[in-house]
Formats: sequence, C-alpha cells, structure tokens
Amino acid sequence: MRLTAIAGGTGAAKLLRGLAAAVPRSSLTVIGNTGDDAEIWGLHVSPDLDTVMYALAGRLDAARGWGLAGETFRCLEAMGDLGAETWFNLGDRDLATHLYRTRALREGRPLSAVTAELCRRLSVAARILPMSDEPVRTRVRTPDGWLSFQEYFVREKAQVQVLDVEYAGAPAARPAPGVLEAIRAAELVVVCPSNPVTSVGPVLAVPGIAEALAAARARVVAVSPIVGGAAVSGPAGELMRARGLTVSAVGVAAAYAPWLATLVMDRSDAPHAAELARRGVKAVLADILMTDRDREIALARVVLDSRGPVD
Ligand code: FO1
Repeated sequence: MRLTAIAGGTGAAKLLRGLAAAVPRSSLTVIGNTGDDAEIWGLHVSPDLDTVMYALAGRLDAARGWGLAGETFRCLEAMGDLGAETWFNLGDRDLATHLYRTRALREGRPLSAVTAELCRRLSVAARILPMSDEPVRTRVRTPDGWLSFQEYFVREKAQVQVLDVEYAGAPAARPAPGVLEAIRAAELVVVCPSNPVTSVGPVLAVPGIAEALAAARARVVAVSPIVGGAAVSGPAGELMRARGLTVSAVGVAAAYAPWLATLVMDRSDAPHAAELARRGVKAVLADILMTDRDREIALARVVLDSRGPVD
C-alpha cells in the first residue's frame, strides 16, 4: 500500500515509527515541514526533517524527542565560551548533519536532494521529502514584534503571547519534486498528530499542496494532536487560538477542511463525534497517547484500518 504522510516533528515521529513497523518502509513517503528551519551559527538546521529521519533510522533521542540518542554538547559549550548564542542546543553528532546539509546547499543542491542523500547515508528506506525546496519560514507575532519559530519555541520557551502566525515565503514557494505526485499516487494520506498551525499549516501554505489533498483519490486521515481542550504536547493550543481555531478535535477538523475524511481522536473526545459527522468527517476513537513503541504500532494500525472507500 502506498502511504503518504504529512509530518511535523516529535508527535509525527512516533506515529511514523509505528507506521514503518506496520507497512514496508519503501512504501512510505513523508512530506516534512520546513517552516521551522533555522540558521544557527551559519548552519542550515531542518529540525522536523531531522526528527523524522532520526526516528526512522532508530537514532532519535527518546526522552527529548529531537536530536540523536547518546548525544554530547561539547561544541555548544565551546561556542558559549566564545560568546556565541547557545539557546538552541545543537549536539556534537547532530552538527554533522547540519554541516553536511549546509555545504551541499551552498554548492547549489536542492534541499530535497540533500535530504534524500542524508536518508540514504542513515539507511532510512522511507522517502522523506521537504514540503518545498524554497524557503518558507513560520513567524510568530508577539506583543514585542515578530519572532522566528525557533526563537518563539526554544528561546522564549513558548511563554510569550501569540497574536498572529505567518508563513513567510509560502506564496512564492513550489512543492518539492515528488510532493504532489506522492499525494496523487497515495492509497492513504495520513496527517500526523502534529501542530495544525506551525507543523502542518506551513505545508498546506505551499501553493498546490492543499489543492492536491482536495483532489486526492485516497482517503485523508488525520490523527488529532489535541485531547480534550489541550495539546498532547507543546503550544498547539495557544497557536490554534491565535489562528481563530477552537482548541478541540473540532478545531483540528476545521483546520483540515474540506479535504479531511477521517479524524482519529482520543476516546475521551467521543462527544465531538456528532459535530464532526455534521462537518462530513468520520471520527475514529482510539488511545492516541503514544507512550511506548507498542502504542505507536497500535495507533498506526488504527490509522491503516481507517482507510477504505469514502462514504
Ligand atoms: N527543541 C528544544 O526545545 N530545545 C532545543 O534546544 C532544541 C534543539 C534542537 C536541535 C536540533 C533539532 O533538530 C531540533 C531541536 N529542537 C529543540 C526541537 C525543535 O525546536 C522543535 O521540536 C521543532 O522545531 C518543532 O517541531
């Protein structure tokens, strides 16, 4: 079965690990968010692409949910000694990925080609595509002005008020090679349990991607990142409010209208099923907290079972 997933970082990585355990890895294409990409110490960092890549390579740090397992931070310490900014924790081995990527980009190679090369080197059999080879940057407006996503999320620990969110560069960006084809050819499209505003939103902001989802012959199934009235992790709630979305399964479905067919959501959200049905979205109830590998696989199976003819 050809499976195409739209993914942010940590939450997506867990579901993708589950899916990769349940289907042949070569049948899985991941369209990754690059709105979080940042330049740190002159290096191009693609946190969501790397989180997914490391997870599928079996090398993701389990406790942090980003970066490499067994990482050290000696270079970060040394950069601090030199007076450089150290709020973004680049690990010593992770640095190799950013050095490799940055050099290749400076040689003029597109991000999609560099990502494919990194995946090959790390023996990742799934295909990971950046949403676009052109820069799209998520920016957050606060009472003190605009911040890049990483300034908001890591430096400010998401503790500042969010007034607005924008995807700078999106109108001029084109989907990376293979993105539209992967959506068209998929037998199932999965929107991972990622932040609808800052992880999936940038992907949908690239002209042509939302249209391809609306025209897809495959059923589009999303997994909710919201349980009750709060995000499973991170600032998704605050960001959804800033975009005028209610913080609930219904708000997630609204973010993905009109192409969402099925929303896999927590059992405790069963009362929202009727409202989703009115909006043409089928609710599937499941245990959506992926606290261990068995639960990742179990949720992946629920997602795979939810495919079928659109009714
Ligand atoms: N997240 C943090 O909360 N603090 C960090 O210092 C941090 C460093 C970092 C380095 C490389 C990388 O690939 C990811 C990193 N992340 C860090 C995660 C990242 O900021 C976010 O999880 C994503 O951008 C949101 O999906």
